[in-house]
Amino acid sequence: MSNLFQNITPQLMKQHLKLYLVMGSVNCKKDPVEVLSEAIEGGITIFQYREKGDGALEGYEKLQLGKKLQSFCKQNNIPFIVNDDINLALELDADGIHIGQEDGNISEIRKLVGNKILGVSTHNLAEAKEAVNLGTNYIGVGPMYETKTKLDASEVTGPNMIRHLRQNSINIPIVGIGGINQTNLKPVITAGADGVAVISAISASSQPRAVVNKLIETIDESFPNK
Ligand code: 3NM
Repeated sequence: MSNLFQNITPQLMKQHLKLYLVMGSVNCKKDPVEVLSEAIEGGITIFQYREKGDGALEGYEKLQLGKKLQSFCKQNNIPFIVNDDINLALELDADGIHIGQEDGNISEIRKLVGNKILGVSTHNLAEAKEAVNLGTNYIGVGPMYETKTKLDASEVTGPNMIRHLRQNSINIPIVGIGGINQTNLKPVITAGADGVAVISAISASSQPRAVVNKLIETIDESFPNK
C-alpha cells in the first residue's frame, strides 16, 4: 500500500502537475510500457492510465497493463492516476482517480477513494467552483486547443479560460489539456496553469524521451517568474 501521495498538499500537487502524461494503449505508436518508461526517463511528473476508445483493453488485460504501468511509476515516485474507472483505481490501490463531469457525483467518489488524489475535468468557472468546494485536489481545464484525441471534447476554451479562473479566485492546482505540444504550451502556463497534460504529443511519438525533454525545457522557460 502506497501512502506517498495520500492527503497531498496543494503545493506538492502543483509540482507534480508540471508535465502530466495521459495515455492508454490505443494512443501509443509502440509498446505502452516502453512509451511510459521513456517518458519517465525524459522527466514527466505524473501519469494517468486512460484506457479508452476503439480497441481499448478491457477486464483482465486492462488490469494487467495497469499493473505494469503502475510499477514503473512506483519505482520512480511518479503518481499513478486512473481515469474514470473507480473499481480499477481501488483494485490497483492507485495514487488517485481522474473523473469527467459525466462520471458521477464528485462527493460520492471522494468518499470511495478516501485520501487519494482526486482530479476533475472542468470547462468553465461554475464547474471549477464546484470542484473546489467539493475538495478535489486539482482540476484539468480544456480543451486548450483543437484535439483529435478526444472525440467528444467540448468547445475549445483556450488558455484564456485558465486566466479567467485565476482572476476569479480559483487557486487550486490547475493543469491545461487538449491539443498541447511544445509549440503552443507557453500561453497555457502564462495564463496561470501549474502544468500541461498531453496525450498524443508524447504517446504518438516514436521518440517519447526526446519529446518529453523538449516539453520540460519549454515549460521551465515559460513560467512567469523565470
Ligand atoms: N480531455 P491530446 S482534451 C483527455 O478538454 C482530454 O477535458 C480533454 O489529448 C478536455 O493531448 C483531451 O492528444 C485529449 O490533444 C487530450
